[in-house]
Amino acid sequence: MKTYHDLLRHILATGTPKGDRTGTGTLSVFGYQSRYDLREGFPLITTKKVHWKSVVHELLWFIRGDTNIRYLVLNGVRIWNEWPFQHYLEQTGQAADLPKHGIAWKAALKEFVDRIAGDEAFAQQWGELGPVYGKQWRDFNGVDQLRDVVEAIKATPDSRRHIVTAWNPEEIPAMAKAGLPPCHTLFQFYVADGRLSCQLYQRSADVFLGVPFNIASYALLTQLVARECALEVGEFVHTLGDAHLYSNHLEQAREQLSRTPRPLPTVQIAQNAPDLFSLGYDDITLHAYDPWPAIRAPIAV
Ligand code: DHF
Ligand code: TMP
Repeated sequence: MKTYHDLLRHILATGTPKGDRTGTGTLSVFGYQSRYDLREGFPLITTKKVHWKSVVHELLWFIRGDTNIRYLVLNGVRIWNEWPFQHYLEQTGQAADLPKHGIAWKAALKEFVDRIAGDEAFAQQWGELGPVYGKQWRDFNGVDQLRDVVEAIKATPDSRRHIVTAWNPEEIPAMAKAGLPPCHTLFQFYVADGRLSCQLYQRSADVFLGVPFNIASYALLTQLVARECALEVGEFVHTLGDAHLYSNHLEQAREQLSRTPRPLPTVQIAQNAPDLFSLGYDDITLHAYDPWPAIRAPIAV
């Protein structure tokens, strides 16, 4: 995908070295915008393999209003495990003995994840990320923002107020405890010519690992909401705040840039699928995704 490659090139060429919370170090720029025309195909990155199953399950998990990693773990999705695990280590006094990403840490992470899957009470206590995305989308101080925005798009498509925000200042400390304050912070829908577009403001963007997921997730959300509102898809506009490449992702980014993008896949939603709030994994199918091989990179916790 050319637009994503432009972002990688822009950070490599103009990024400033900057420290960060995780102690990893980054190359960073502030403020950047990409646009993906959803009519041209589904913007799932083709120059490395992106784990599509995780994208779909994570989005369905947000839509359900769920904030416990157990649903993800039971569906083979690993992307949120490290944060509740690290919180568990800290709360149980084991963090100092288990340096992040060491052999013992990895073994303990596997044990933790197995226990989340097998032991419901343990999952209730330790699998909770706090009042993150799902909670805020469906119950922001009692407001079901997602249901409301869908109804508003149907009733007054021209409105300039189709907004959902995950940034609930009162609950940020609770989100930071076991999870993270929302990275994809606020999104707005827009209807013109019978097409639904979506713009996301993302305050912080791990461009190599997180951003390919974020683009796919919001492109899929746009398609699902468009179907719900009997609209065609328009554009996904991705606006970034602190857009960074971690210092241990630079080689991987250069490797990815050496690869030529392939034709985009498409996503189909089953004809007989239920409404947005009852959709299941099998209602969503990815077609003709032919990516280059995966490129591994360590995630900053
Ligand atoms: N922290 C950081 N530092 N960066 C993130 O992107 C991030 N994203 C979070 C939570 N915390 C984060 C949630 N989303 C991966 C992708 C997205 C994601 C979390 C993790 C990831 O590790 N992707 C790998 C492996 C995917 C897999 O197959 O499980 C990749 O190669 O894409
Ligand atoms: P921060 O809270 O210190 O900004 O750290 C969050 C990191 O996670 C940062 O590198 C951005 C990254 N991230 C994404 O890029 N996309 C996501 O969806 C999430 C949850 C995190």
